[in-house]
This record gives sequence, structure tokens and C-alpha cells, in this order.
Amino acid sequence: MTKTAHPSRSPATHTGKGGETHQTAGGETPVMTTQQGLAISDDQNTLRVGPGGPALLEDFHFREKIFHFDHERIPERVVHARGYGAHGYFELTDSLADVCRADIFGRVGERTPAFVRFSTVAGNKGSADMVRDVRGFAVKLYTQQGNWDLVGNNIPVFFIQDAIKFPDFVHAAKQAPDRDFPQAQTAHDNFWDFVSLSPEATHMVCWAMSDRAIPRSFRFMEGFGVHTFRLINAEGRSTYVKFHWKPRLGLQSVVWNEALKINGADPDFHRRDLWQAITSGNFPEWDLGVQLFDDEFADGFAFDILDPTKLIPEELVPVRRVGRLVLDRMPDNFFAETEQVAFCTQNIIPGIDFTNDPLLQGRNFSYLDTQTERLGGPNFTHIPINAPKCPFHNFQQDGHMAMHNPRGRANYEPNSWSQPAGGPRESTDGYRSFAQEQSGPKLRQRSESFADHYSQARQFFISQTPVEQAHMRDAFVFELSKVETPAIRARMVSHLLHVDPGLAEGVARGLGLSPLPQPAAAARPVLTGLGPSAALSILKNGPDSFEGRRLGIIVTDGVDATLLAALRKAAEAVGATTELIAPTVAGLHDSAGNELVAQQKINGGPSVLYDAVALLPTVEGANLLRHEATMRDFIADAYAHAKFIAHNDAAELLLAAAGLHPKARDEGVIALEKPKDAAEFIQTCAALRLWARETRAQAV
Ligand code: HDD
Repeated sequence: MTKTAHPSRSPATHTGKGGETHQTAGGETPVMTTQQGLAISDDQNTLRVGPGGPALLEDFHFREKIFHFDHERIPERVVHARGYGAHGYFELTDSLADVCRADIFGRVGERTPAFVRFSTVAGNKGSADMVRDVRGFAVKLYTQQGNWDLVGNNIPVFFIQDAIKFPDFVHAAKQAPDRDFPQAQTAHDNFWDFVSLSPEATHMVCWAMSDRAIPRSFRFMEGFGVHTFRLINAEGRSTYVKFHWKPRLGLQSVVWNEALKINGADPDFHRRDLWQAITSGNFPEWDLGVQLFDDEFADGFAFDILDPTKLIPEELVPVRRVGRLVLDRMPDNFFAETEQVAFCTQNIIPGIDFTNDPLLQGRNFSYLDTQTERLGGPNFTHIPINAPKCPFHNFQQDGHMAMHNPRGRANYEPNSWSQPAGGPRESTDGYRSFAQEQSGPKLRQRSESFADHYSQARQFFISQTPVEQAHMRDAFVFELSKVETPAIRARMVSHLLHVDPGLAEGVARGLGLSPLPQPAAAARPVLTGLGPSAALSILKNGPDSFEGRRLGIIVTDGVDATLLAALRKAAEAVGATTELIAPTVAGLHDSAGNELVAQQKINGGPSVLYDAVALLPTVEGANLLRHEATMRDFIADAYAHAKFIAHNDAAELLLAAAGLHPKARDEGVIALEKPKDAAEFIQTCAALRLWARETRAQAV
């Protein structure tokens, strides 16, 4: 764009750089212009013939504004439509140079810019965050050798073994085509019909029915590259690798009843959580872990390492932590970055290579293809969020919205004009595929080595704590109760009989299904010798502090200033945050006369939004609040969801109103008698939940 002088405008609005028109320079307010740079005198009224006359076609400003608005939407992703991203960096802490020649793994301490997008899979772009679903964990690393995308999930296995089944799987999981519901959930006939007809899905279905599918925060979930990839070192030697992201703050999920309520109270729960953490300087962090193994291990392993419905237990191949991923900046603009970012499994760098996993090979086609459709043409790599941050050069040209085009005469190679700079690199730093020997007949045939569909599902189940196993059983019962066709429910239970008879019987009981169906035909006997793996449980991998968690404090006008200050101080000391919930958000003071601002009015801040709660009303406040239904729900839910509850004397009225008379309470309901009790309470909260309460309730 040409720079034009205009006395009434700030120079910053004339730079011609995309995305800067909303900015001001030196505090000046920029003048609004059309897309052509013409200053606008009136943006509120169309051009008409007299005040009551018809609008004029001549009104180019009106037409340009409406035209652009009409074209604001692009197609949403066919899966993973709802997502939220953030910028950050990867820092290497342990060199992998012995096994990998990738630059990013060579120099300890070096930082590589990263962009991460978390997502749900089934729901549309506007669906709620806390649905039961797999979460996408897609990482773009802008390395000095090109972009490397690790497009993973928060679950280490997948539903299907061959990419050709992906459209069927996704069709079955999303809304039924005739009625266009249900939205963002798998609790319907089509999904359970498909997975119960696809025994290979059983392992992943068990993960999806576990609490992994309702994470408390993106910050508290693991990520997995899922497939086996290859690392290639400087000598060309290949080592197999599985990638893991381990959250520094430990794993945590919510309970299902809580999830249902969070979706109503705050459909943006996960987005808001990430936004609040990053904008307040509490940058989430994950360790990058690698499981490295060779052909000898692969040959001796009970499953095929190319089968994406299987994982490698960490007890067999330990996870080596080699770096950290830190997210420290939110995008300036959601659309420009989070919506337009294009991840692609085929974006790899020298030192990393694919394997013959048939799911991975199919993905390598799908991502580029879908992005051409979604982002409107082949030049989406020119969008800043997708462009590499290292130098790049080729002779690809033209097409819609081409921003980078070859300069000069040479737009082909070899040529006599731009050599030696313009051709491919034959030296060692160019990308070369691992030269694996291949031979065999062309067939459409699933490998025999992919035929065991139940052994690892069983191993996953027995690795869970009793609380987690009960959650899985309840999730199966919930979902299958929404299935209208009895034969589908029974078919699913016929698979669960191979996973664990107790699980199958519990689910059948919950469904009122009797007698039990026959076990499904199994191609291979279940390997009952696979022992539990602690790494597969969330509760065995929780945090040992309340750091990063949120305490909700009920206050009323005149709240005890010393106790409130002690509670907030104790929470902050361990890196937790607090929110005040009150009858009104403003107009409050503590007992010392300090003005307080509450973050939530009582009916907008239910306890499901918090990891633990404290009740600090005054006697007058408690008398008022005990008549409030949302106050009673606040306490009853916190108790039912096994949360720790602290309270002062005046809160006795509220606890009683919620049915929690002294005899009905347990050790998780804690009286704060003096300010020093606050620190002890926060320490107790490190356990996150009093699971014994849930177990007792289940016994009843
Ligand atoms: Fe996929 C998006 C993860 C199998 C086809 N996938 C997508 C995203 C994630 C994953 C995290 C969102 C990326 C973003 O935030 O923009 N997908 C996975 C994992 C898989 C998997 C971990 C199995 C291990 N996917 C898979 C298969 C196919 C696809 C087998 C097709 C054959 N996935 C797509 C897609 C999407 C996508 C249609 C939709 C939007 C996009 O790619 O850019 O191409």
C-alpha cells in the first residue's frame, strides 16, 4: 500500500501492515477509514434522499462495510472446531543429539517459539468447554529448520486403526444428519452403534469414559503425540519415539455432575481459565517427555508399535523429560491466530520422521487438504501464524491471496538466474526420508498384529483407583442410558465383559440390562497378565499443592477482615487464586471498613467454578443468604463434589439450610476458628478432593 499524507490522521494507521488499523500511535486515536484508506465522516447513518427517503446505492461506505461483515465467517474445522490457543516457547533441558539431528534437540537452554491450540473434538465452534470429549493438544514449533507440528490429543491412543475409517467415526460422533443433534456429546445411538461395531475402539472408549475426558483445566492435562514416530541422528540411525507432554501442576479432572453444571454456569470455563492464568502471569508449563525404543523392543512387545490404539506403558519404557513448554502470551486476535492456525502432521523437520502407522499416514493427507478448504486456497502458509520464522524460499507462486511471490525472472529450478542460492540443499541439513526397505503385495488388509482389542483396555481399567473405576462405570451408564436402541447397549456391554467383568456387570445393572449378553467374539485371547500402570491414573498423578487452583469465598458486608486476609494470604502463598462471591458485586466493606470488590454475585458464581470453597458470612448476611436457593446449591454441590469447605461460626446457618447439620458432616468441612487455621485449610486443599466422601456416598 502506498503511504499517503493526511494531516488529520496518526501515521501509525498508514503503515500498510495487516492487522494494525486498530492501533494508535503515541496515544492518538486513529481516524476511521474505508479499506481504501478514505477517511470516514459518518459511520452511523446511511446515505439517503432526505431524512425519510430511500437509501442510495451510491453509498459505497455502507456497501463496503456490510459486504465485509457478510464474509466474516470461514468454515469451522470439521473436527476440533472449538479451540483456544496461546503463544509460548519450548526450552531444551536435556540434549537428544545422540539420537536426533533436529536442531531443536541439540542445544540445551535454547528456546524455540511455539503456538499451542487446545480443543474439543465433536462440538461446533460455539459449544461448551466442559463436555465429555477428547481434548486436542496441537503444538506448532517454529524451529530454525522449519515448522514442526505435533498434533496430539490428551489421550495417548485413538478410536480407530486405519485413517479410512475416520469419516465414519466422525460422522457417527457428531450430530445425526437428520436432526442435527445432539451437540458436542457422544451420548447418542450413532456414536455407540459405531464404536460397538468397531471393537478396536474399546480401549479409547474406556479413556473417553474416564475423567480424562472432563479435565479441570487445559493446564492440568497431559498431551500425547499418540503415534510412534522416528528420531534420526546425524549418522542416519533411527530410534522409535512416543511424545508426551506432562503438566507441571499435575493432573486434575472434575466430576461428571460438576461438568454438567459448569457448562451452564460458564460455557467458556477452559478458555477463561487459560486466559486468566496467562494474563495474570501464572504461565502454564509442561515437560516434553520421550519414550525411546528400538526394533528389538518393538519385536518383543506384546502389541504392534504401529497400532495407534495401543500405548507403551511407562513401566516398560520410561519417559525421559527433555524440555519444557511454557505458554506466556495470549494471541492479539483470536481469529488471526487461533482460528487461522493450521496444524499439519506432515510438518516435520530433519531428524524426525514418520512410521507406517496407517492412521498417521492418512492424517498426512487430510490436514493439508482440509486447510486448503478452510482457509480459502493454497496460500494459508503466508498467514503470519502459519509462516515459518526461519528463512524460506521456493518457486511456488500465485493463487488466491498470494503474499510471498518469487522476485525477478527466476520462478523455476534449475535455472541460470538465481543459482547457487535458489536450489535444493544436497548437503546434510536438507530433509531426507528415512530409507526404510519396503516390499510386499498391494492389499487392503488389517495387519494380524493389530487384532488384540481388549488387553490394553483391561490394563487401563485395572490401573485406575476405585474412585476412578466408579466414575468410568457411571459414565458408561450415563451415556448408554441416552442410547434408545437396547441392542446397542447390550452390544457395548458385550465388549466390556472382556475389559472387566465387574465393570460390565456394574454397567448392566445401571442400565437395567439382564441377563448379561454373551461376550463379543474376540480375535485374540485377552492378556490378563498385564499389570497396572500408575501413569494411567489421574488421581495417582495429582499435584501435591493447591498451586494454580481457585478458592471461592462467600462474603457479605462486614466480613471479618482478619480472617479474610489470612485466607487470601495463605492461598496466594501457595500460588492459588481467590474469588469473592457476595450478594452484590459492589458496595461491600470488610469489618475494618476496607472496600471490597466481589468477582461474582451469588447466583453467578456457583461452587462448581472453584476447587475449594470458604463461607465467611456475617450473622446478618447468613440470615439473608440462607433463604437463597443458589446459596444452598453452592454448599450442597461443593459437598456432593467432594470439595473441601471452610466456614466461620456464622456459616452454621447456611450449612444447616443446605442440609449439612453437624452430624452429617465429615473431616472435609473445616471450621476456621482463628486466622492461623487458614494456612492449614489451604494445605488440606492440596488433596483437591475428599474422595472418601464420594466412596461413602456410593456405599449408600
Ligand atoms: Fe485429527 C484436526 C488430533 C486423527 C483429520 N486433529 C485435529 C486437531 C487435533 C487432531 C489436535 C486440531 C488441530 C487444531 O487445533 O487446529 N487427529 C488428532 C489425533 C489423531 C487424529 C491425535 C489420532 C492420533 N485426524 C485424525 C485422522 C484424520 C484426521 C485419522 C483423517 C484421516 N484432524 C483431521 C482434520 C482436522 C483435524 C480433518 C480438522 C481441522 C484440521 O485438521 O485442521 O484434517
